[in-house]
Parts: sequence; C-alpha cells; structure tokens
Amino acid sequence: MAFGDISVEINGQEQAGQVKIWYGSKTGLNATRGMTKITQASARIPDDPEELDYFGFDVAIGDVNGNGRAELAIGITGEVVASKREAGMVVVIYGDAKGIVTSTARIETFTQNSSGVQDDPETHDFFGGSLAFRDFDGDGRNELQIGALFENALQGSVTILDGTTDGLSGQFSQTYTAKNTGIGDQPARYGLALDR
Ligand SMILES: [Ca+2]
Ligand SMILES: [Ca+2]
Ligand SMILES: [Ca+2]
Ligand SMILES: [Ca+2]
Repeated sequence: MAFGDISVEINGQEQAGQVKIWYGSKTGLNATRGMTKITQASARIPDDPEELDYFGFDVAIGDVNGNGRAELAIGITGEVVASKREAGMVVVIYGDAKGIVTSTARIETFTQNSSGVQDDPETHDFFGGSLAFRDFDGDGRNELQIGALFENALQGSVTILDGTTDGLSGQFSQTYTAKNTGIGDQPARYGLALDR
C-alpha cells in the first residue's frame, strides 16, 4: 500500500511532498517491517525536494515487466521541467525481492520530454497528476497511464506507456486528449480520474 502526502515540509521546503509505503502480510499490514518514507531527498531519487513540488500528488502500484514484483509510480506534478513551472514528472521505482528500495532499485523518470511521450513540458501541465496501471493488451504486464491534468488550458491528456519484459516503453505509447477523443475543445480536465 502506498500513500502520497503532499502537504509535508521536506528539508524546509513547503509542500515538497512524500510517499509512505506499508507492506502487507497474511494478517494485514506488516508492522514488523514498518513504514518506508520516500521523498526527493531519498537515495537515488532524481531532483531535490523543493517548495510546491507535490511529490506524491498521485501514486500507483503495478507490475510492468511481469516478474511478480510491483513497481511504484509517483507523480510530482509541481516539478519544474525544462524551466517550465508545474510541468510535472513521474518517477517509477521498480520492485525487487527487497520490495521498493530506492538505494538499489531500478529508477526511471518520465516527463513530456521523454521519448514516446507526446507534447512538450509546459507551465502548469500537471503531468503525473493521475496515475494508474492496467494491462490493456492482456499480456500479463501492466501499462502505465499518466494524466497531465491541466494540459492545454485545462483540457487534459492521458499518455499510456507499454509494459514490456524490459520495463516501461514509450515505443508504442499513445496520448489521448479531450480533443482527439471527441469531447471537444473545452476545459474537460481529461484524465482526472483513471480506470484502475
Ligand atoms: Ca523537485
Ligand atoms: Ca515488476
Ligand atoms: Ca504539455
Ligand atoms: Ca500489457
């Protein structure tokens, strides 16, 4: 189970945000293992905690490479990308036998500058504002849906990255917007709620 908490002050930076992870056990939450906290100050997590980063604005858990270990995706909607304020970024931490351990895990970041992700980082895109894993093609590996809530004057967009044996791939990614799905040119905030 993972929870995002964006109201927390990290290293003196207000609303930098953090994510708390509790592991399960046969009898409920694993109290022995306790809670793990992840922030942008954690080992090997890209960038730093900054004011209004909103790290953990949304979180999602799913297995993208089909190895039986869950990955953790974290939205950082307030992150500055290419000098654009609140363009937003997503961090994916791959799960392994130890769980989600940032000091050793494979870690990837996605922005609208990443290959296969349509559009460009712009001010107030809020990329990563909604996240969900779902196996759309039924191959046993989850695709990751990423909402950019305020893309194009609040119209919103959703990008889907393919789950492969090598992890998430932008190669066959698709981006849907309010416009190209027939909702039209209006502030629909397309992608605000994703089917999990
Ligand atoms: Ca940051
Ligand atoms: Ca996995
Ligand atoms: Ca954009
Ligand atoms: Ca799949």
